[in-house]
Amino acid sequence: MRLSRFFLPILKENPKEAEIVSHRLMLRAGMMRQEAAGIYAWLPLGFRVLKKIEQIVREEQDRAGAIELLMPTLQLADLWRESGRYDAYGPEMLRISDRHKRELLYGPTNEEMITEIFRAYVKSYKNLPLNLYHIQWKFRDEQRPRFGVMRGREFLMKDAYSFDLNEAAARVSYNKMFVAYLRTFARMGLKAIPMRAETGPIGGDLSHEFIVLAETGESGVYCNRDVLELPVPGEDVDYDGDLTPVIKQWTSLYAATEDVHDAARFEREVPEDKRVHTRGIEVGQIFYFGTKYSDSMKALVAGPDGVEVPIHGGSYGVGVSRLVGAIIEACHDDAGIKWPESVAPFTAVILNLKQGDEAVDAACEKLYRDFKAKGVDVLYDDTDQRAGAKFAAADLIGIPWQIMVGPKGLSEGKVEIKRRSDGSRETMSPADAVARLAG
Ligand code: 5CA
Repeated sequence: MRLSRFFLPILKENPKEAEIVSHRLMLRAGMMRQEAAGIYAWLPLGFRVLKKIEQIVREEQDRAGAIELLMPTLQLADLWRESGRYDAYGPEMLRISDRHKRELLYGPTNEEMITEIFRAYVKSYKNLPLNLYHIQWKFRDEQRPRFGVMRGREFLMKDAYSFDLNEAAARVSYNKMFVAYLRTFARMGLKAIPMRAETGPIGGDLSHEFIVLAETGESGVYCNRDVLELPVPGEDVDYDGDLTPVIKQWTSLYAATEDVHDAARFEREVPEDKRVHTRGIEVGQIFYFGTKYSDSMKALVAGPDGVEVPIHGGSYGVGVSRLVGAIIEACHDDAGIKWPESVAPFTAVILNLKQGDEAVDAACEKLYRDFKAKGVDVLYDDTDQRAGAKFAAADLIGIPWQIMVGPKGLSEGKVEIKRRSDGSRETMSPADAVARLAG
């Protein structure tokens, strides 16, 4: 992509309305634009990151055996009357009526709809276990939308729903999602710690929130420092095998949100020098709620003995759009964003330090072609800005590798590569630069 033809509306000034660094940087880097309180348009740079995050979430859901579908954003109110949540959900639910005065709502979550789909088709335990997920926009009319995409009203969520014959089987499904979440967040360069949590309006009695530690987070948390060092399973993890050793390892060290925090237990179990009390960002939450929806909505399957029983369910959410902000909170410096490569909008940016100089232009064009030929996702800053402005923009938007091409280096056949994450620099030939990033 040539920057001269891209749409990257970078802001020079710090937007006053942004209270936290990720919100500020997303606005300054031209990633998104607020259209109404808590409602955002995703501009091209932000949209690229959102898609990368979504794809990692998808790959790890698929790996764990969940199956993707897509449900609509609008749902019938009557469906929610069946579970009793239409009235219970309160003012956070955006209620709409159509031209026939039929009552609808913009879905804040999909337990009811997926249960309706399930019960229409699945009648036997032989079709279990089943885990269905989608990645779809949600709406919650939050009292206080703030911090940009972190607490929006419209936001993108991955939500998965598991169906099992009994509690033991449902716990196996829960454990698969638990492990899939460990992998998902680790692939994005995040340390997300599973913590015991309140179940809130989703219901049930078993839940974990996945929390990225950050001072600006909205959740207060308590944990044992050692939990920060636990290993995350590799991609060869066997989802059909016994996952309980992994779960045990991750749940035996104390880690809880403040809503369920048990001070006496914390002090008993965690040595003083290991006690962490801080804040964090909730990037995902998983729930086991048993027969809460299958009872009220009559989602029954015949067991091996032919007797019909309500299925045991769980639901599993990832805040896909919130993750964009959470990753920036975890990966930035004073100059801007430092994207982990796995979610970066581009892998590399070529900075033409003397636009209009024949030799420099030619070298940049060749590099640009060679990177593209090797499949490297590259942005080429071919604008008329002076070098200093190009450096600043590249640091701000956080592309992992900057390739600086100027007359001085070129006279010796060299370009300079800067790694955004640690600022380290190396000089090499353009061919070596291509080989380095294509590897
Ligand atoms: N049905 C369940 C699981 S599928 C559910 O709705 N869970 S949730 O309420 O915990 O939401 C799942 C994830 O969505 C949260 O962990 C959080 O990362 C994200 N999320 C929730 N509310 C917002 C919001 N207002 N803005 C951005 N992300 C949000």
